[in-house]
Amino acid sequence: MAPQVSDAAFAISPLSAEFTDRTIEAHFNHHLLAQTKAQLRTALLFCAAFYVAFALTDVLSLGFTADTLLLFGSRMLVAVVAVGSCVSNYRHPHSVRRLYATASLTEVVGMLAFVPVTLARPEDLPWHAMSMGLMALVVYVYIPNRFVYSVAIAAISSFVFVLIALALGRLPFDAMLTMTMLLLLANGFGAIAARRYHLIRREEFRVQSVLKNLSERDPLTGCHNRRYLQQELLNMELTRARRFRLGLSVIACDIDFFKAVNDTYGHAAGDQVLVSFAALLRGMIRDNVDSLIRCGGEEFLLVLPETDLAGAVLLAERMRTALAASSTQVAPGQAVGVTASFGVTSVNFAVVTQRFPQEALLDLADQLVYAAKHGGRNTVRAQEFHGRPTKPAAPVQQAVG
Ligand code: GH3
Ligand code: MG
Ligand code: MG
Repeated sequence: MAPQVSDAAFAISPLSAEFTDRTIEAHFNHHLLAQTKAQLRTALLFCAAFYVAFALTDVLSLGFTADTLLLFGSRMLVAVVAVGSCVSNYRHPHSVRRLYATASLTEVVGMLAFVPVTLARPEDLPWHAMSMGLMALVVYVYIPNRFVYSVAIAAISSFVFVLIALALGRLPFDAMLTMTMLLLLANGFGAIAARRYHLIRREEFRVQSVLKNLSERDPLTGCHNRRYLQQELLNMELTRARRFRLGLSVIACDIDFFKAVNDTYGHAAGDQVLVSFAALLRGMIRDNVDSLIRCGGEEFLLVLPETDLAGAVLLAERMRTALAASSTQVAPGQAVGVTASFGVTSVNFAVVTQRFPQEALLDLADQLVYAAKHGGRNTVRAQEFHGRPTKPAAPVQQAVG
């Protein structure tokens, strides 16, 4: 489910280039996980191939010596870690932590491989510096990782490389300075490019979330809308309930004589009544478990996972009495009180095994609201759903205020 949109929720930390809200950041990471893992796989395999291919330069520089073998071992280690990382991510496709841990590990081992290469071939120091600069760029922009990890790994590796070059004392001062400045340049531009990339991806996610929310929510009450109910929510909840053989209830409700509210107090006052009705319902359901949908006009629906008919009837009854006892201030000194009719139905997947269209459940809830209207309004009507289209029977519970 897309997170509720608010500007504060989508604030991005300028330092970490991540959403400051950890839930949104986690949502973002999971949303892109499959794509990011595919990018990581390509990047790591490419790097592994290049590290091993560069063993040729060791042979050309050192011939077939013990050092060549040692360098080949360290290059192979990078390749093994890279391939191992790909396998590990393949086995745990849903783990964001593993993605970043394996990316970081391969980067660190890749950077560490520069130590033996530089020590064994000190005369090629300028070339190693060039490779180090390129690898820093690879770490920043090519291997997907958290921005802060990329900065730490590339910057510390470059710094250590400069220290090794200083300790070797092979380069004159001007060459050392040029090399250090080139590495600084690679790190600076790399960090800027990486930060930009992280920000752009998050901005895209923010825009997508805003659009998804707009298409799934009712602007007046902030409730989910019928499209979300029919295209996502109900199917998802029914599938889950069926798989785990749980109960699922829905409560349909419709404000009584709402047209008269509009006619008497005006459309704006009617809107206020709708907003406070939605707020009252929302305040009585479980956060992040139950869902409230505005199906249209003054008709709402509640989806209650893991709730049996008795529990749902109890809740509907509490909602009915709370609404009847409350009123909405629509103008100074002018309060409007309304009542609503409720239709409650429940399916128990421990008993119901046959497949049925989700509309069958909604139809029964609608018919029960209709029956409640005919029964005098301000009433709850309830009936168990047995998995096939049903006509409302005599009410299980009826309460008239
Ligand atoms: P019943 O008890 O049978 O449900 O009667 P009712 O008057 O509530 O039902 P009816 O279907 O006749 O009228 C619903 C009214 O809801 C008509 C429509 O103008 C009004 N309505 C629908 N959407 C909105 C809205 O977004 N804001 C406002 N203020 N009114 C709305
Ligand atoms: Mg109505
Ligand atoms: Mg209606």
